[in-house]
Amino acid sequence: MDVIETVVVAFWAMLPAYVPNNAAVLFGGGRPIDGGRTWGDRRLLGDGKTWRGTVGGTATGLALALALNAVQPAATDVLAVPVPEFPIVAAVTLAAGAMAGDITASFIKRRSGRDRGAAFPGLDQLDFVVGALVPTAILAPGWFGETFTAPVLAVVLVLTPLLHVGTNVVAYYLGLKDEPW
Ligand code: CTP
Ligand code: K
Ligand code: MG
Repeated sequence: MDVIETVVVAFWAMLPAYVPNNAAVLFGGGRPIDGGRTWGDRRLLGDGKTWRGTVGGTATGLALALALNAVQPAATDVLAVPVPEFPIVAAVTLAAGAMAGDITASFIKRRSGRDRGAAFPGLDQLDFVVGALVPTAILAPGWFGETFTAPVLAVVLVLTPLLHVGTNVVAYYLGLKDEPW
């Protein structure tokens, strides 16, 4: 695969993990997951992690994976790149894992004294990547190995922070997000 093909495969394979965080912003609101509970003098997770956002974000990622599967043969033809089909297990681990990674990051942020919305460079851009890929590698190892080759993984690690920063700046200027990160 050349560089363009590798980028297309990386982007396609990560879409079900990219979309949940952005969808959660649209669904967010209502009861926080931690129910307002604190650990020491800080919230366990904070008001930025809600049931609605988490369920809505995961469902959106899952629906996207199924939609991508429906157009996968056509996309492979049109793009002339063999984009992957998502096994249902991988669709779930990518979407739910991305949300779990983001929630884990909020836990770490609160423990390290950062209030809701505070930036944590590095963690903010990669929490959902690690959250999505680790359970996928464990629960769908065959598919993971075929899809996330070393070059594809390298592209994911470079492309993701760029896309994350870009989409959050756009969401901020659209008034959807309170901070541009
Ligand atoms: N959101 C949600 N549930 C999630 C993730 C996000 O409801 N599991 C919504 C919340 O409205 C949140 C917004 O999406 O405020 C933006 O997400 P994010 O930047 O991850 O949350 P923050 O509010 O910045 O909180 P934190 O500092 O804990 O990341
Ligand atoms: K976040
Ligand atoms: Mg934030």
